[in-house]
Amino acid sequence: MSIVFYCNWPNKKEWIKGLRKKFAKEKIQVWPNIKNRDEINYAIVWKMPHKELKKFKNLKIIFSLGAGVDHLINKKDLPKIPIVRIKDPVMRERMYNYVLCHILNYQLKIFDYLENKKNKRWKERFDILDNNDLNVGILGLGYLGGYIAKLLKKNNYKISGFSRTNKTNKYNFSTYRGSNGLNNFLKKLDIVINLLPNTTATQNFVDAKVLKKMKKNCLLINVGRGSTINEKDLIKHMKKNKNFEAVLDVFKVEPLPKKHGFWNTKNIFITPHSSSITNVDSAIQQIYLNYNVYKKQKKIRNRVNYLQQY
Ligand code: OXD
Repeated sequence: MSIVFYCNWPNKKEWIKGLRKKFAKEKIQVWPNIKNRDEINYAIVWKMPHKELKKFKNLKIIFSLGAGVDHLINKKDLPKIPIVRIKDPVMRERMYNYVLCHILNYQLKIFDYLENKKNKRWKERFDILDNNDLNVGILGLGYLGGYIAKLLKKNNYKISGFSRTNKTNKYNFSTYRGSNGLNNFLKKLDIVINLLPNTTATQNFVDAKVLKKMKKNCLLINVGRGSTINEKDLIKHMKKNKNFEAVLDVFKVEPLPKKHGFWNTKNIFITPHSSSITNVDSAIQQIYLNYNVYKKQKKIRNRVNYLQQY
């Protein structure tokens, strides 16, 4: 029995060291140095090329190194075995910090001061918005979205949420679903936080029609998946609506190609998929726990639902 590890993140060595320490009694085989393919029963991976992953014929479980599993789920070339995702409190705190930072930038107009500094201009602002002036909507109320919504609500923002399933009894703020629900949800929002996962149903979800329903000076933050936004529609929308702003952390193609229109679109702020980087220690701790629960009790924690695709 052994475990295969694959990722190509810059902190890969830290992962290998941490995994070897935690799984001291198990054999970790780091791709491409595989000694015995057939003895591998578990994979701990992030975006492993499928042609490599599928060579492990005796795999029982795949542990994703991140919250998202779109690199693994429902792929014709992969076996339909259980997939376990990370549900890490540290990651959701990181995501919350990122989102809050961009809400505050927008709310306090911090970028204007950057411009003013370039021009040595001293210009006070008296039109500052307070937290309870802002309607903030969370698109996707899962593990991360639900947490962000609750904390923002505690901080006095006016919160509402949109989700695939009915969440009315779960939260102390309004929740919406369905296409009528979406209209009512979007029309009053100052800030839309998109946390939709990549599924067949969410492809290009935020398109021209949906963008039109948002306020003309809305801030759109995308920390879900790039596939959920129709990128061409967003560029067109932003050219027409000069006060619309977007903060984008995820993209259809990553790294974002040099020729991509987003780079030159005014009011788009870009970060390289780093709103919630997986924390090595807490993730390893969690994978180890889930692995042991499976080995001792045959229970699979944080198992992904193949039908829902997340
Ligand atoms: C994740 C991610 O899914 O970082 O965890 O995108």
